[in-house]
Amino acid sequence: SRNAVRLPYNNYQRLAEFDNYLEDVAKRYPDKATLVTAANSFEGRPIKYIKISSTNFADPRKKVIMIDGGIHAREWISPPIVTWAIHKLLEDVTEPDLLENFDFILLPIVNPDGYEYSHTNNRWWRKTRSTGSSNLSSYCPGVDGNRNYDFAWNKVGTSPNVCADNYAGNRAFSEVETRVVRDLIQEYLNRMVMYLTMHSYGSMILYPWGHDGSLSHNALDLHAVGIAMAEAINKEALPIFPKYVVGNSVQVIGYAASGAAEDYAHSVGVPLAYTFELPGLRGGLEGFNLPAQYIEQVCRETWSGIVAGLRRISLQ
Ligand code: ING
Ligand code: ZN
Repeated sequence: SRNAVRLPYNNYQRLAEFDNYLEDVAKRYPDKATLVTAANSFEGRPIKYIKISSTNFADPRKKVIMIDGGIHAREWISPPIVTWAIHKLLEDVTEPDLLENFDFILLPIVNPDGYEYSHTNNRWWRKTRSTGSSNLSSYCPGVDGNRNYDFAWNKVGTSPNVCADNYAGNRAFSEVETRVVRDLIQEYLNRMVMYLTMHSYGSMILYPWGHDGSLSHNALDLHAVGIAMAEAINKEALPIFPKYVVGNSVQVIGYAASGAAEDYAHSVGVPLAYTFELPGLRGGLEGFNLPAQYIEQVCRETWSGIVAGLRRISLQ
C-alpha cells in the first residue's frame, strides 16, 4: 500500500524504527500477521514479535518455525535478518508455498534495552541491562541472555563476575527477555520443528550440544539441514565473506557454553535448533560492525539459506 512504512536495509536502525515497521506491516497484512507485545523489558521497552500464518495458527498439520534476533545487543546484523524474513513472507513473497506448510514466530529484538544501549552508550554492549534481583550490581548491570536459559545453567563458559560479558545471571531465566523466548517455545512446542537464533559473527551454523560438544540423538538430521542452509548461503554470498561452516557448536566455534537458547530449545524437544553466526568482515570487535552496505546482501543470502532448510524439512 502507498503509505507503507519501509525499514531501510542500507543502514542500521534504532529500536523505534523496528517497532514502527512491525506495527505497520502487521496492520497491512491483518489476515496473515499478528503483532504481539510479549512483555516489557527490564527498562520497560516492549518486546514485540509477529506471528505469521495463512490459517491463523489453527491447522495442527502445519509446523511452526521460530526465528529470533538481537539477544546480544552489539550484534547489529541480527535483527534485520528477522525483519527480512517478515518482509519475504508478507511483502515480497517469492516463496508463496512456505505458508502452506509452516506457521512462523518472528522476534527481531529479544533484548531491546541492550540494543538501544549499544547505540547510545557503548557500541560493544552484549548483555541485558537488568539490575536488582538478577544482578545485584548497579555498577555492572546486565546478564548474558545466551547463558541464562535453563539447560545445564551456569556450568561452563559462564562467569560468576557480574561485570563479565558472559555473566549467567543469579538463576536460570532471571531475565524477562529470555522468559519471553522460553514461553514462545513452550506455547508452540508440539508443532515447533525449527528454532533459529541469530548472532554474529563468524559465518557458522551451530547445533547442539553447545554445553559439552557431544552430539544429539538427531545430529545427522541437524547436520543435513544445516548443510542445506549453508550451501544455499555460500552459493549467493559475496567472495569477500568467509564460507559458512556447519557443525556442533563446541567443535565449530571452539568453546563450550551452557544456558544457551539453542541447547534449551533442543532440550525441551525442538528437533532442529541452530545458532547462526552471521558474517563479519574484520576480526576482533570490528567483526560486530559489518559495514552497513552489506546488510541487505546478508539478509538476502541468509533468507535463501532458511528457505533451503525449510524445503528440506518439507520433504521429510
Ligand atoms: N555466539 C554464541 C555465544 O553465545 C554459542 C555462540 C552458542 C556458543 C551456543 C555455544 C553455544 O557465545 C555469540 N556470537 O554470541
Ligand atoms: Zn551473540
